[in-house]
Amino acid sequence: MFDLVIKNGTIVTATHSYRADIGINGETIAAIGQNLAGKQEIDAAGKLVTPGAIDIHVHLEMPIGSFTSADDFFTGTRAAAFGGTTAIVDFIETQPDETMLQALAARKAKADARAAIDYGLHMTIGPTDIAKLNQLPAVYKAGCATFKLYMAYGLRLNDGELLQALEAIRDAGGLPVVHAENWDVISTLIARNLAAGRAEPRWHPRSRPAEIEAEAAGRVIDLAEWVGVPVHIFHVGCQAVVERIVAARRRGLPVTAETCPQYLLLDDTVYNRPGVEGALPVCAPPLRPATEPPLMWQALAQNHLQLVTTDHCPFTRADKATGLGDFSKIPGGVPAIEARFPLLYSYGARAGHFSANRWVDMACTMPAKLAGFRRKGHIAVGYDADLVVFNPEKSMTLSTETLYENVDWTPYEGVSVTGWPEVTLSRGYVLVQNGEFFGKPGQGRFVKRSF
Ligand code: DUC
Ligand code: ZN
Repeated sequence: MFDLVIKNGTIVTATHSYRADIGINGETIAAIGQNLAGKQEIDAAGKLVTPGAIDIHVHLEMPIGSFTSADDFFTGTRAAAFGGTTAIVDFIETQPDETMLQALAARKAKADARAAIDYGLHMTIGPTDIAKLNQLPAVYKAGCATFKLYMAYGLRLNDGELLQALEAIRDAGGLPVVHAENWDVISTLIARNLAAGRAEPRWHPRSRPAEIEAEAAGRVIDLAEWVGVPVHIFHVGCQAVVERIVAARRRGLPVTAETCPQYLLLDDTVYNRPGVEGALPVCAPPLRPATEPPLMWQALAQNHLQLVTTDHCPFTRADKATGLGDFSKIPGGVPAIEARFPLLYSYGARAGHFSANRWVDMACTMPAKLAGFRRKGHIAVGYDADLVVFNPEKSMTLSTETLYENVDWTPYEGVSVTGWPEVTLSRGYVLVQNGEFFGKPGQGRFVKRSF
């Protein structure tokens, strides 16, 4: 007799689909088999049973300039749970007068009080952290196995700093995860466009050309190759970058990359919308011309891109409107933490771009492997009982009215999906069932990650 049994469902892993029951004891998957009996049972007949989805790129309550992203660790993780996501990885930024372990403790304290699902944290290495690179082994040991490097914005590293950071990450046994854009070119183009009176949101993508984004991705791949460290490229939305990744992987380099729903489902015509509507989807890297999203679906199908994250970083309409007279002042980021898993099912697997197994691979299993979650992202005995009972026939129309994300717009307003989670389990606990949330702030745990 197990504590809980999920009965009669079709288990979908990254490699197989099969009919079986899952027996759970406490927080762990204890058995997979036929005719299992539990003190509590959930009937999953006609449903898919997948690992909980994992989103390794989110920004909750993230300060950017004078703004803070609108979802905090509770609202963001609750929204994630409604959409079938049971673990996230957010970010730490170390202040100049702090050690990295102090910064980890501070960020962890914030998340521990609020998170409703398990989480990890990437350690950001900014320019003032170059003097602190000897702290990396301790940071890795504390469970931050992945290190964020920016090539854009105030936290960007120059090439010499990138080199030093990559070497230190290699020596600590960690994985660099990189925002690859060429900031010198971007800031020159922004200044040129603003000086010419070109201040509307449509000048945002025109200040960040795809070819130049590819240059930055290629540069960090080359540096990582020379240093001898794997590298993961964040938020790829154009074929020019995919080509750099394919070329590196063909050379046998340990290079991986992700895309996000916005680069699969939206294009740069949204920036032409009048008023604040054109400012809302400003994010970096920017959305690209309509020829690009089909290429991103293809790149996922061919495993040129290995996973899908969200870069969830919501700002309110009021926040976005502050940049209407100058596109470079619009706080960048879009929401997607809730709908990523269903959107990928509906528009990816159901639409025939790839199998349901590949869907699970890119949203659950690969993110866990890549980020160093050792007991998540797969359905097997001994793994955390983070599971989703997914109804492949349930239709939903996405809207700010029904989504739980704490922001007053969504790029997917009015978009229909077929397939939505009915039950989300976090370590054996029923967090969401039939649209009702049973979690509470702080029940998510920090997960130490390692390779
Ligand atoms: N890009 C965004 O648009 N927002 C958050 C951080 C990032 O890289
Ligand atoms: Zn990001």
